Amino acid sequence: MSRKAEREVQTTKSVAFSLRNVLNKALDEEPLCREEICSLLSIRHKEDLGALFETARILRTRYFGDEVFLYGFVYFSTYCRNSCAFCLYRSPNDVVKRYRKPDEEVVSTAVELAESGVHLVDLTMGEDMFYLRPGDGPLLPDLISKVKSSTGLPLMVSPGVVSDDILIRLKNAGADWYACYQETHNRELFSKLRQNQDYDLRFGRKVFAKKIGFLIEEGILAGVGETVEDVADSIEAMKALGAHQVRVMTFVPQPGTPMSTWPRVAGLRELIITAVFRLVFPDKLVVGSLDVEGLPGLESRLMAGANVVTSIIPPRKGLMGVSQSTLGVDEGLRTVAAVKTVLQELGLKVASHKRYRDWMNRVNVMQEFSYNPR
Ligand code: SAM
Ligand code: MD0
Ligand code: SF4
Repeated sequence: MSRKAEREVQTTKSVAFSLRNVLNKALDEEPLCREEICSLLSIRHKEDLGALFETARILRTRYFGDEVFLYGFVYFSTYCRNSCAFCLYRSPNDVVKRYRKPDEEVVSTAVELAESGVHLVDLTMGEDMFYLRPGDGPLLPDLISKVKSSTGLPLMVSPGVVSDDILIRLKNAGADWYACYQETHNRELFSKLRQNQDYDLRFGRKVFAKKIGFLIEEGILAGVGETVEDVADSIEAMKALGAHQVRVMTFVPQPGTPMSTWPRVAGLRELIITAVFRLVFPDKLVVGSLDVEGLPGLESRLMAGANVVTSIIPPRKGLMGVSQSTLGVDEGLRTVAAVKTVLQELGLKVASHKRYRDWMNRVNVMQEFSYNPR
């Protein structure tokens, strides 16, 4: 009997089979319905969790073998005009000492990251108008082209909400990816988290960026008051957007912010969502970030199906993370060398640069093919 026929018989037989059914359906890469996604997101029993994570790993292996991609992170300006309730760098927060790194320092850091073996450099900033004001031309595209020409690596840019014109300039300057996380796709929750920001404006930036040829990363937060239904909505929105890379990060309470005393949820929620991302988007990039639990949290994220390690930061340069601004940075625990030790223990390895570029090229070709200008 085929697996599909078997599933149909099982479905009529007993609900006890239903988790196996859903996991087999995912293994057959048949689209999961909303109910099935919600049932996966609600798994609590140890054995069921084990089966979920195992399925995620099988799918990762199908598309990526034992290879993992590594992203360097350069948070070059921590100035921001926004007031996100969850973020240490929100504009009214005076607990944080801010910096804006000179271009030469950004370039030399990016080169150092490239030499250490990352596949991509993520240039991230608060919504710092210093880089975005028109003047003689905004400064950000210029910085992008300097980093591009000196590293030769694929680049991601995380500048927040920017105009069409700036997105076009960033693309022309050599940026390949646009990262801009909605945090939630529940509008009411969005307005509590990203206070005084426009939901549609933010989401629309990604739609436009994709249209002009950017690869897109979408992301959500876990533990900010979202429900299972909200996460299912996010998965639907990510699918509709056609995100190429997806992430979930557990909210880490930050001093000096309105959510400083918000209780932090257990890390398991992030792992479950990570695994469900892999089941729903088997051939896409799924992030395991060092920015939540540092190096000790990497194994569980990889075991849940992540295939990209992000937030690799060179030590002793005064560069910060976002949700964990300093954790492990100066100790050298957010480096390629440190990540490799974890990969090795898990039987995984760092992918070649060619493998990463091939993946990007394949996606780009598919995107051009499906682009309909009308
Ligand atoms: N300023 C730009 C923006 O907001 O799009 C770029 C920075 S963005 C990459 C920072 C991201 O880190 C947020 O979108 C959010 O998902 C995550 N983040 C920020 N503060 C966090 C916290 N306290 N806990 C967990 N994640 C956080
Ligand atoms: C990370 N700290 O990858 C970074 C940051 C921004 N595009 C990414 C949140 O976890
Ligand atoms: Fe600014 Fe980004 Fe932090 Fe929001 S998440 S306060 S936009 S740096």
